[in-house]
Amino acid sequence: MPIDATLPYDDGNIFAKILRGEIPNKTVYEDEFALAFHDINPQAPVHILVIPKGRYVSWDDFSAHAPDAEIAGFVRAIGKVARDNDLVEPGYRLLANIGGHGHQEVPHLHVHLFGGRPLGPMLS
Ligand code: DGP
Repeated sequence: MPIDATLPYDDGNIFAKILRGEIPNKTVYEDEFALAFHDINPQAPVHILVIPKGRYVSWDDFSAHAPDAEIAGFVRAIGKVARDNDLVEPGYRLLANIGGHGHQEVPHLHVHLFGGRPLGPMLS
């Protein structure tokens, strides 16, 4: 079910548990600001989720409240994951779902990174 992105951060969400090491994940990258791991239900040959380490519900929460260093670190981490996985050429897609109409299901900001095949004009 999509979440209400205006609700306060819930420390019981699944990505908070992954960040605390309570649930296993297939990590592809980690630094001070971000963790990147394979999506459990991949929609493309490469489907990686990149999440900030801070407690942010959504892109809205993050963009409004995160310190500049965390925003810069997160954005740079996403770019590095794409480069490390040789996706810059032929290309890839970034997607962040926000709130109900965005069909966000996990209430911790995550950016989907899709690649490994031509993706068409837009994912549904
Ligand atoms: P979204 O609709 O943007 O909130 O997508 C949430 C994504 O999170 C979805 O593609 C499946 C993925 N996901 C949910 N639970 C887990 C999990 O426990 N582990 C991993 N690796 N991915 C998960």
